[in-house]
Amino acid sequence: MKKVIFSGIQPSGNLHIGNYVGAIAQWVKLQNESEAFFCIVDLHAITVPQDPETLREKVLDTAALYIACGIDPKKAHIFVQSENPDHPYLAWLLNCITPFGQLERMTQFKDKSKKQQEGTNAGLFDYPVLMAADILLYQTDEVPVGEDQKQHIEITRDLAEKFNRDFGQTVKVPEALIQNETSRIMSLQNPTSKMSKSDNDPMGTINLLDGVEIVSEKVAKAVTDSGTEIVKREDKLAISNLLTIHSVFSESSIQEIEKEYKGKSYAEFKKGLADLLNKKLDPIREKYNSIREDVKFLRQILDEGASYARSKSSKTLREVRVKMGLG
Ligand code: ATP
Ligand code: LTN
Repeated sequence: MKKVIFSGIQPSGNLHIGNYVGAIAQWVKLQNESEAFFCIVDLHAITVPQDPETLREKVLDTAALYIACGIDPKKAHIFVQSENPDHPYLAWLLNCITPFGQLERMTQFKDKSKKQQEGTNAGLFDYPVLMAADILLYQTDEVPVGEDQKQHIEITRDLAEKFNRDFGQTVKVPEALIQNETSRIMSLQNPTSKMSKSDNDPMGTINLLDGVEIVSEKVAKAVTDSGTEIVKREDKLAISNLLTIHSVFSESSIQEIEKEYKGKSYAEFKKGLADLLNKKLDPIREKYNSIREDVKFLRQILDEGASYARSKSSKTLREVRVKMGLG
């Protein structure tokens, strides 16, 4: 039996190299050996305000980018979360066994609710329970994500274990799949904060669809550390972050890159990194441009994905309902 892999990204902005390195690059490898579900989690995206028309477009943008990055719809199931109503249904059932206190301790909730000036909403608080439902519906073995999602996978495991304890064995307890070195790409403007779609400073984030000149400018203007050495070290956060990015895109070890740039300047290293990124992102941009126009093709993939997803999730949902005495 193939392992089941499930992961998702919010269609809430432009996908960046952090999403690529932390999540999508792993997905591309895993799709060959597993039954893979890659979801576009629009129900999660609306936990912060979204413009409806833009959101609709972003869902298609995200689908096209998944494919442009190498997700093959013939191997993996790509679908939109809101097109499978089993997700919010199971989330409600799980809500009824989720300890309130555990949700209060979620760091993402604490960070994001602080940013919302007009008071936060119940959806943001409940975000991790919907994520647990996403994962548990498919009897998922592994969840490939970046480091920031670790706490959400832990609560998912806790809920799975609690459900099985209270109602009898029903759902699989999933494992997080987090790459040590590359699971946390930092902002180019502030190497102590994570590169993020919702960063207010656009210079901190390299989007997968940024043009050649923009990528070069963002890398050239990235903050650096004092000194001149190009080495990965705890007191050199900015250069270490750039070295990690280089290492992923060049598929070389950090040591090899340090050796290549020994005695060279920060400017030379940045030039090398910008060229490398542009070389690697070019085919992604090209493929994206060629498929994003073809809405019919994208819709067909998403329809097939949702229909297959429903065929799997409905089995788990039925079992959960029966165990809870519903229906
Ligand atoms: P936002 O900051 O607006 O919430 P995001 O940029 O963190 O969005 P998500 O949709 O929350 O993007 O994340 C999608 C996937 O990308 C997750 O697996 C997440 O762990 C991973 N990811 C996000 N940012 C990074 C990063 N800087 N480095 C590595 N992985 C990341
Ligand atoms: N919360 C995740 C997105 C997400 C997800 C999932 C990831 C929603 N449901 C299920 C893995 C599995 C994030 O990256 N912000």
